[in-house]
Amino acid sequence: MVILTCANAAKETHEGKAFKNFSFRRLIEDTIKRSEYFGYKMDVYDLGNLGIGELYSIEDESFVATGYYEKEVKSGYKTKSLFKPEIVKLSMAKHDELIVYLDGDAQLCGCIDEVDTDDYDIGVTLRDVEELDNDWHREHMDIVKYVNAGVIFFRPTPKAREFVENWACMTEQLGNDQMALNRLSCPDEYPKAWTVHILNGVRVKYFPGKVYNFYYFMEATALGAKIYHFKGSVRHFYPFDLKKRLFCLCIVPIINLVSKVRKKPVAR
Ligand SMILES: [Mn+2]
Repeated sequence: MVILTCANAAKETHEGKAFKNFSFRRLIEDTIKRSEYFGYKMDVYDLGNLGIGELYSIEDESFVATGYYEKEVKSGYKTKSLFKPEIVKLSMAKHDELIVYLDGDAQLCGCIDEVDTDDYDIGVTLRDVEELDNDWHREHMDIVKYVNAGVIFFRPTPKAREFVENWACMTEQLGNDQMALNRLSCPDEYPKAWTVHILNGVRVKYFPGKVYNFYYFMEATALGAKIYHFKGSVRHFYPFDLKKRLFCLCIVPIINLVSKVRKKPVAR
C-alpha cells in the first residue's frame, strides 16, 4: 500500500482567519510516521516550498489542494486542485499496488489494512447521510453529491487507470476535481457503505467517510476514525491533541444539544 499526498507551504487562511497551529508539512510528517509504523510506503509531492517530497510544479501556485469554495462565485466553481488526477497518474505509473490518495490536509491516524482488497477498482469515501440534509448541500448537489474528493483509493487495475484518465479529462473540462469525481463515481441513489457498484465497467466501492475521511469534528465522535481531514472549516482542529479530543467528546455534544433544543418550537 502506498500513501500518496501533496501540498505546498502556503500560509493557510479560511474566510480571512489564519490557523496558527496548522501546517501542511507538520501534518504530512505525522502521516509519514504513521505510515512507517503500519508498513505503508509514502509518495509525497511538493507543490511549492513544502520542503519534503518530490517537486511537482503546477502552473499557478495559488492552486493549492485545499478543496473549498470561497472563490466559487468569482471563478464559477473552479477549485484549486486541477493537478490532483495528474499526481495520481504519476504515482500509479510508479507503483503496482493500492494507492491511497490523501489531500494535503488529510492525516492518516489508524491502520487501514482492511481497505486493501481486490473486489474494487476505485474506492471513494461517502459523505455522512446527515451532511446531505441541508440547504447548502442541496444547492451544491452538482459539485459535492455523495463523495468527498479528499481521500480516494486506486487499485492497480486497467479499469482504475482508465477511470483516472477520464477523471483527468473531466476535471479539466469542468475545472473541478470533486465535481468530476462525483459524476464518475456516484450512482443516482446514495449508495450503502461497503457496497460495490459497477459504473461504466469500473467497480466503485463506497467507504464510510466517518472512518476514512473524518471531518465531522463538530457533529460526531472521532472515535474509530482512521483518516482525519482538516478541511477549511475544521482546520483549527489540527493538531488533534488531547485537549481537542476532550473538547469533541465533552463539549461538542452539549453545544449540539443546546442548539437542538433552541431550534425546537416551544410546546404550548
Ligand atoms: Mn482537503
